[in-house]
Amino acid sequence: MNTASDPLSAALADLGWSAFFTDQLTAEDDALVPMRIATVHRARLTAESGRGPVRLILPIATNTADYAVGDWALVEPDTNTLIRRLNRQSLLERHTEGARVPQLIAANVDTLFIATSCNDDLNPARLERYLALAAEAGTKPVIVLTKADQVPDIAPYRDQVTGLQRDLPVVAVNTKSPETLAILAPWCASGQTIAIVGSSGVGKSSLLNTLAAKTGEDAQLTGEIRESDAKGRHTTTSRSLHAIATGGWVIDTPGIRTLHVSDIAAGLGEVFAEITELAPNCRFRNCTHAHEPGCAVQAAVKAGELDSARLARWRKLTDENTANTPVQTGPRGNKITKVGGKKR
Ligand SMILES: Nc1nc2c(ncn2[C@@H]2O[C@H](COP(=O)(O)OP(=O)(O)O)[C@@H](O)[C@H]2O)c(=O)[nH]1
Ligand SMILES: [Mg+2]
Ligand SMILES: [Zn+2]
Repeated sequence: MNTASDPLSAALADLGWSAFFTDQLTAEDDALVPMRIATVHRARLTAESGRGPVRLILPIATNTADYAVGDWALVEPDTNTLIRRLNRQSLLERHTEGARVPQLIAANVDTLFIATSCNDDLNPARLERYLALAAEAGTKPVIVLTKADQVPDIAPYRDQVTGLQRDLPVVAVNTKSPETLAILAPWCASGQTIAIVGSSGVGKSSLLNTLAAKTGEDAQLTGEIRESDAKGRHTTTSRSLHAIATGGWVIDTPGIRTLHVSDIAAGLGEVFAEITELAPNCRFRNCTHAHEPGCAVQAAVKAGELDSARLARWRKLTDENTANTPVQTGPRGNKITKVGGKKR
C-alpha cells in the first residue's frame, strides 16, 4: 500500500479501508491490492477496486458463501484473482432454521439504521431485537424514526425509543426529503458503511433512494409499486453497494430485509445492560429474575427504577434466543476469536 496521498489510497479510504485492515497486511501481501466485495453470487464475486468494478477470478476451492457484501479481500492485481479475505470489523448474519451454517448478510457495516415509523406500528420489543442484532454483529445502531412529516409532534415516538439502549442515537426524518441527508450525515461520512433494517413499509427503500440520490429507473421500488408488480425490472442491476450522495456507502442485500433474531446472547447483554448489570447482586448466581428471593432485578422493578414491561421483553427475548440458538458458531467467520471476552 502506498501513502495516503495517492489517488488509489484515497479511493480505498472512501470505500471504507482503514487501519483495522492495514494492520492485517504482512510483507507477503506487498504484491496484492485490497478490494471490497460488492456482489455475492453462487459462482461469482464482484468487487470495488477504487478504480472501478471488477469481476474476481476465483481459485477452485472458493466457496462464495464464505464472503459477504462489504468484505475486504486481497487480490492479485494482474489477474484479479482472489487471494484471501481479511478479518471483519462487523458481520451481520442470519441463522436459518435447519441450516448448518449461518448465511452472511453484510460485513464491515459501521452503522445500522433501524427504521421505524412514527405511527401505531412502533413496537419496542421488535426494536430491541434489531438492537441486539446490531450489538451481536458489532455495528453501532441508530434509530431512524420515519414518516416524521405525518405527525404533529415526534416527541411521543422519541420517548418510546430513547430508553431502549444506553446512549442510543435517535433521529426523525421524512425519508423523501433531501433534508434527511443532512440529518444522517454524522453516520454517512466518506469511508463509512451503513445498512438499513426495519419492518416492511417503514420506508427503507425510500430512505435508500434519498441517501443514494436514486431516481427513475435507478431507484428502488417503494410502497404501492412492489417488486411483484414490476417483474423484469431490476433483473440486470443487482447491485448491493450503493454510494451515498454525501459520502459513504449503503449495503442493501435481499437478506438484510428479512433478518431475525437468534444467537444474540452477547447482543442482549449490551442492549439490556441495566438488567444484566444487576444480576451479580442477586442472591442466586443462576437467578432468572422471575420469582427468586433476594433478586436485585425484581428489587429494581419494585423501586420504580426498572420498567416491568422492559423486563418482560428481556425475558421473552432471552427465552427465544435460547430456543433458537443451535450451536456455537465461529465469530464473524474470523480466524481470531474472542475480543475482550465477548463473542466476536
Ligand atoms: N409521508 C411519508 N411517507 C413515507 C416516508 N417513508 C416512506 N413513506 C411511504 O411509505 C411507503 C413504504 O415505503 P417503502 O420505502 O417502500 O418502505 P419499505 O417497505 O421499508 O422499503 C411508501 O408509500 C412511501 O412513499 C416518510 O418519511 N414520509
Ligand atoms: Mg422496500
Ligand atoms: Zn435476579
